[in-house]
Amino acid sequence: MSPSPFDSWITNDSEVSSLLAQEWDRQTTTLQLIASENFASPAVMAATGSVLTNKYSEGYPGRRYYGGNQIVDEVEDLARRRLTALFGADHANVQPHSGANANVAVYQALLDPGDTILAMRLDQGGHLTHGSPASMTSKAWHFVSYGVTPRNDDPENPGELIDFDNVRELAHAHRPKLIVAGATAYARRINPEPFREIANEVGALLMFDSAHVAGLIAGGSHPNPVPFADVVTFTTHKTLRGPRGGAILCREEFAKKVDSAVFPGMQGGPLENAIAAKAVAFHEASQSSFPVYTDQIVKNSVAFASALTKEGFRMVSGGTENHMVLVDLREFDADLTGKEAQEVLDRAGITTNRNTIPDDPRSPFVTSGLRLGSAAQTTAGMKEPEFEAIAALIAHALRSRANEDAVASVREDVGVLCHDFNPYAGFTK
Ligand code: DSN
Repeated sequence: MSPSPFDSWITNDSEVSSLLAQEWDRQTTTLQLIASENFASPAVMAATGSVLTNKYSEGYPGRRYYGGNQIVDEVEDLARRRLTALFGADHANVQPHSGANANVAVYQALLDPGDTILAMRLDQGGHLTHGSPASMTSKAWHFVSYGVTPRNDDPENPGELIDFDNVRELAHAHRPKLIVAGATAYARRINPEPFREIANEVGALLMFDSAHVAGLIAGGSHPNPVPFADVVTFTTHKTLRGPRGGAILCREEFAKKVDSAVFPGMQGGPLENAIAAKAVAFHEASQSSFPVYTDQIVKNSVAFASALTKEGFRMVSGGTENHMVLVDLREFDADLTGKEAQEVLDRAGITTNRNTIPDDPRSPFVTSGLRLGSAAQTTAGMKEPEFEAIAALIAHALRSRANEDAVASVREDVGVLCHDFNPYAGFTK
């Protein structure tokens, strides 16, 4: 096992040190293809593990409930300034601990309990906080759900795209106070303009949940929803490549309500270490290298989808325009579930997650789909040829899943690829 540069901080705790070293080894010797993950920079990780973890700072810059926050105020102000500049927004709140917290805070800020929200259904590509029956959001607010158009076998018009006729019809029928755009399992570009038009037709507010694509937006590879949406929420650790956490952008008129909904509405003390790391990530995303990175994420994803299609997999919606591909496994092998595929690929050193596909006949725990993402391995330096090679390795492992030697041989090839593309190369103790 190669040494982790991080465990030197905690060598007096051999159990945790050993677990961190094992996870370092896992992340750098297997392929990370989970669409919501990435490799944060050493600077982001250093800020996350900094002295700011010691500080209580309930409140906001200039209005804290504890002393000693002069420097913390500068940190949080810097993060807010960098974020508003990056997306061209009026106001930023960088305190949400997660994307789910950011979404719930916005609902609290803009709505009364029981108000109607129109959002994408989880099994059509939406998020738990878009009103899934399993989420508290569905108990506090009344959700109406839109989905995607039916699958179409015409390759020129494959379907499984956001059904804007359905969005419009539901908006006019239910007059929601808020419309939510954005998804967690949707491989196409989401254009904010039609959502804005529909929101205007029915007098609704518009929230764009850009958790997955925030980095692609920051890099200019996807359209910026800020000019169209009243509020934009996102996570900072996916394509944006920062620390785990959330953030909210909004028009000035909603700033006070959003801030009060985050604190004291639903969170106590902010994680200022995470906020410093967010500031680092926002700075990194403003560099001229970042658009090059996000364009490469999309190019890699497109090459990946095309190579997987050649191997006999069906891409939901026929392909991809972002960092993810959503694979329908049934055409590759009718007996192969998402659960089994994820487990076989784990043994082959390829980390993925099973995912429901639109109108999935299997349960969310089993699924017929696999969601794959290109952001992390693009950070590690991989380009189209490597993603084509990964598609072949995935197909080989799944085809030969009954043969442990074949799976082990894929694991060896994966090890070579990971050795050649280590995201933390040169960063050792
Ligand atoms: N769990 C995240 C994802 O994987 O998309 C969403 O919260």
